[in-house]
Amino acid sequence: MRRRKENRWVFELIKISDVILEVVDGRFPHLTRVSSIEKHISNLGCPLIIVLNKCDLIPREICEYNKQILSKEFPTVYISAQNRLGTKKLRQQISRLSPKRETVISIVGVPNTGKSSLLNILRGKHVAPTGQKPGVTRHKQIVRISNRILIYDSPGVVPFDHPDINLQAFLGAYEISNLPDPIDTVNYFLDRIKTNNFQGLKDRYKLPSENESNDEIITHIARKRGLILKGGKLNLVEAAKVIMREFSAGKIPYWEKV
Ligand SMILES: Nc1nc2c(ncn2[C@@H]2O[C@H](COP(=O)(O)OP(=O)(O)OP(=O)(O)O)[C@@H](O)[C@H]2O)c(=O)[nH]1
Ligand SMILES: [Mg+2]
Repeated sequence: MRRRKENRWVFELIKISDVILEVVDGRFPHLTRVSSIEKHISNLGCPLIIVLNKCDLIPREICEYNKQILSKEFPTVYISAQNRLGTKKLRQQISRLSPKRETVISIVGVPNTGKSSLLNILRGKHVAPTGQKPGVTRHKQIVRISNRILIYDSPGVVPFDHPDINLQAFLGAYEISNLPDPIDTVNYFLDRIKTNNFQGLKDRYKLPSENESNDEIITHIARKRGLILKGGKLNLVEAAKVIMREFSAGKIPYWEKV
């Protein structure tokens, strides 16, 4: 229910904004865009900037490539809110799209993409709470970042086009400790990373070979991390959660081209 309310807030914010920043996870921009909101914004004729965040986790050429492709649809910039990189170009885009004296900006996007982190670096001060769990921001918050710019931060929107819990967890939009079946989720993740950047996973957990099954990988990690249940059996469920948490925190290299 809370999600529906959050989504309604986003539509209210869009109505009063001069520019919208859609913050997406630069590791998989196409999966963290919210097409329904983009369409709504376009129909209102409101300028939208796609902000590819977390670019510290991705090779620069991938950021450039994704930016070029997405720029065909909307002005796009890539940043790292964590490393405070890319904000100059973002500010230039904002000024270009809204030369008004007083500009109201809203930051929208799915949970955990770094919306509040972006607000904090634009403000130059920690004014909005941030955190690795999705759903940190629960209420909209307005902050003045300069004498001509006001910015609204907003709670993450869970897109209706991603009802799959495994995909939401993969995108960082579903709280790992609430997963109904962590083993199923980690299998989904491992299948995905095997076709993408398996080397990153292999290096992170020092996996002995490239041909291990998902079960062998989970077992290897449980053993390595000393995750053992009371009777001495390996705690594979906890290992699955560890993998998903570390992935969400950017500790396992992964990216996709749009
Ligand atoms: N590596 C990396 N991590 C980032 C970056 N920006 C944000 N994060 C991390 O991503 C997590 C989510 O950041 P938030 O700013 O809370 O994200 P949000 O979109 O406001 O999340 P909700 O309020 O839950 O929707 C935190 O653990 C941040 O430290 C970045 O540029 N690089
Ligand atoms: Mg937030």
